[in-house]
Amino acid sequence: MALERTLSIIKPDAVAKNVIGEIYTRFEKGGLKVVASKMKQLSRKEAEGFYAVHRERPFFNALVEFMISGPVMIQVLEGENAIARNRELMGATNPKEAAAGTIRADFADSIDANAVHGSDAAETAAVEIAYFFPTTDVYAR
Ligand code: RTP
Ligand code: MG
Repeated sequence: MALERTLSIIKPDAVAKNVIGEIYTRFEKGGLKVVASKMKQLSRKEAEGFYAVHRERPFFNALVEFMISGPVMIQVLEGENAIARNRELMGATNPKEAAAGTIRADFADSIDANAVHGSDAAETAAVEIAYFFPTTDVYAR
């Protein structure tokens, strides 16, 4: 077991549905601690930079449009195997395939409006955390 940090984003659809608190409860009951947090309206440039790995994919423009359609809630989660644990709590990318009781099964509407983002590996987690938070804004607790 390893103590890890991962970047999580509550996407515009879930912020608009007023379920930030319910999603934070999933993290907390799932063994993850919020160690940094902010609400932010992403600019197009910030969203494009964040999802740069997907830039050649057919869904890239729709993904960026969606991510700037309203404010998002961005947090760093810490815990044992936090990266995999968070993705377990999130469920599959397509909510139709997400296991019962996962965040996407309960709060996502479609593969585009799918409620949450979570880093997928240690390297991407480090890059994504640094993209949004200076180290002084992440709190060991
Ligand atoms: P995320 O990065 O948002 O946590 O989601 P993920 O790892 O589960 O999925 P990823 O493959 O990284 O894709 C990023 C986001 O792009 C949208 N997507 N649309 N239409 C499609 O086939 C498709 N595939 C991916 C999703 O909103 C996904 O969360
Ligand atoms: Mg991803």
